[in-house]
Amino acid sequence: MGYRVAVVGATGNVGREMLTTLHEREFPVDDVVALASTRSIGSEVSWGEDDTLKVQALDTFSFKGIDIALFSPGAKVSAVHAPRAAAAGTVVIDNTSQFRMDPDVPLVVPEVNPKAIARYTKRNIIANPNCSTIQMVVALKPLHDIARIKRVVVATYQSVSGKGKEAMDELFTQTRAIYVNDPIKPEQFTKRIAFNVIPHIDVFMEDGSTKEEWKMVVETRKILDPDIQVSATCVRVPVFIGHAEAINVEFEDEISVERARAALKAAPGVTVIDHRVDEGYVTPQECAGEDAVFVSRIRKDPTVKHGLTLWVVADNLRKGAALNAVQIAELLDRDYLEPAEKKRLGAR
Ligand code: 11C
Repeated sequence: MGYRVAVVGATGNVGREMLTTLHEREFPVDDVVALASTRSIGSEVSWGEDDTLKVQALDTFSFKGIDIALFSPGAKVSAVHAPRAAAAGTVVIDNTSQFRMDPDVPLVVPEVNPKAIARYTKRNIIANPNCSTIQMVVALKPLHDIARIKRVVVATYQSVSGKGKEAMDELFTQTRAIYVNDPIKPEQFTKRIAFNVIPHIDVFMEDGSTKEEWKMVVETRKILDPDIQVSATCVRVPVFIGHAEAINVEFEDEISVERARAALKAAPGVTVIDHRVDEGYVTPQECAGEDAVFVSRIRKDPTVKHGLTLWVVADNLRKGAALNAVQIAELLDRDYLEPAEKKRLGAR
């Protein structure tokens, strides 16, 4: 007995990963619908190892009878269709930036603020945070609990898959072009991404930061604690999957490396790999396809009274997007929703 679930943006990097994750984690699904823009109608996406789903048009789809919809179609599309689905009675879990800062929309990372989900009834929408925020707050939460974080300075090393399939193709094509001496014309990125790093993700804001950096600031405060100061520099690197972050954390209270390591080891969703020898840390290449947020290079930051420095890596398509969304659906199932059929039988 399961739910009727829709995945919106099903042909994109995250949409496909959402379908894979729902299937892998055996989310109780009776019926699953793959939706995308009209240009994808009729194409097929995988559902488990053996099945495929025919993609249907989002524009004309009626959400009536759909219990849960996982959205990852781009903010402008979510702005139109998420409220339409919510009005039809569907609980929307939206992976775009469209609703994240709406006070009536909970912004949820299940390991960090699971109780916030209860407010979803205000708009029938739950927002999934930005990938770079998710992995950071999963690592910060157990440390905040024991020594209260005052300030975070983070530099990200973000893979091209965060920008979509075309961006992954651009990294591949440019890398090849350099070897065979073909001309290079950046299209997805503002500068050449192959053999380069670009300190620019999303649009520029008035204060000189980028929107990706702004998201890390405001989302961290909304999810973890409104008093935490965050300074972020977000950088695109020529890696296909997996975001890395170098994080300096300043605390109110004393915290030793040993206590931090023990708290991180005990924290849900975190894997500590920190051996202080060659290969004793995790890189994006090793985290692709994994669920955990990996923490390595835990050490004192001696430039402040109570400080630590960390290296945090996660699969941006999985924990940074699809897995977090499916974990929210699992919380809904555990604490808030019942499949229509179960409700019907229970009412007898
Ligand atoms: C990137 N973090 O790596 C972005 C992708 O607000 O959901 C996700 C953008 C968002 O380009």
